[in-house]
Amino acid sequence: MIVAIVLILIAVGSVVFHLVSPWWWTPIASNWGFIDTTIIITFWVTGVVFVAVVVFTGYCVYRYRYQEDRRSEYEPENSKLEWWLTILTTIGVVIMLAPGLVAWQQFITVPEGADEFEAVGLQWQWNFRLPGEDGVLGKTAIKYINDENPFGINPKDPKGKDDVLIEADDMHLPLGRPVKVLLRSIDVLHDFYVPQFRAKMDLVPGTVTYFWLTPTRTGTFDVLCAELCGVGHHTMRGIVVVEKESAYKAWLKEQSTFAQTLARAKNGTKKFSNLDVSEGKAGAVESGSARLRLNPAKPSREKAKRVF
Ligand SMILES: [Cu+2]
Repeated sequence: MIVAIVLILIAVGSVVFHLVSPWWWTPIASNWGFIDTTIIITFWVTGVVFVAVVVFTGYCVYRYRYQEDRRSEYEPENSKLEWWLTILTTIGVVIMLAPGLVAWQQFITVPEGADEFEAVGLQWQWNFRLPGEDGVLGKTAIKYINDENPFGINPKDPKGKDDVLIEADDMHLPLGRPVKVLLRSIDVLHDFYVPQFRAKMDLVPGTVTYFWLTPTRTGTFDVLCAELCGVGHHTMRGIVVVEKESAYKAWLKEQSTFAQTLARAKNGTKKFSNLDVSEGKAGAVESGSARLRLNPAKPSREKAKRVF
């Protein structure tokens, strides 16, 4: 009897906790409301099944409790019941999976004319690159990565010269414009995740992954790495600032192109500040043929104000 009551209380308590709980998603800041809808559908299906199974178990524990004069029946098969269970389970699984497939299709079908930027992950920071005035990102390869060229842009590719390299870990996006996010990793698996965008995608060494989104409200949002990528995983944070077109353009003007970065490096005035490639110094991390280390100066972290 006590077990039956505990089971019913677990079912009721779970529903009440869900309804009164103060924890819910942070308000959405992108066009991906459909992804929220698919998760809510999964909540409903799994919630109804959870309550039904737990309440039914409680009922059975009470209804078929031990009584001295009662004997159990032997019924190894019940094809009618099995049919019903199979059909209901199939319907439940289809309801949960089908919207996700539609959402995924939309997630990777980039609208024509979308802007694009690249996020490059390495242990344990984010770096960003934008196409310059030609609107095309220059080609890259691991072999080109060095002190002056931390993104590995092919120096012979004319399309790479005007690429805009963000010398901090904060990326800016104009409000209301669709943007394709290209993702590249220099060392291990990482995952680009901005909770308010409801969007995440793995960065896989050796390939370029992507998705797209349209920012729908201004604000400053954290970029997290959602893939356990080493001991410094928790420090792998970036910032994305969504702002009005005019503010975005003003920010863009302050950034340097690949050509300017190269020229500065040649004059010896300034190296790329955020991503520094050097020869085997203390605390260095091996990656391919190059040794990469974190530059402790990450100016944007304190500079940007977070708005949730
Ligand atoms: Cu990571």
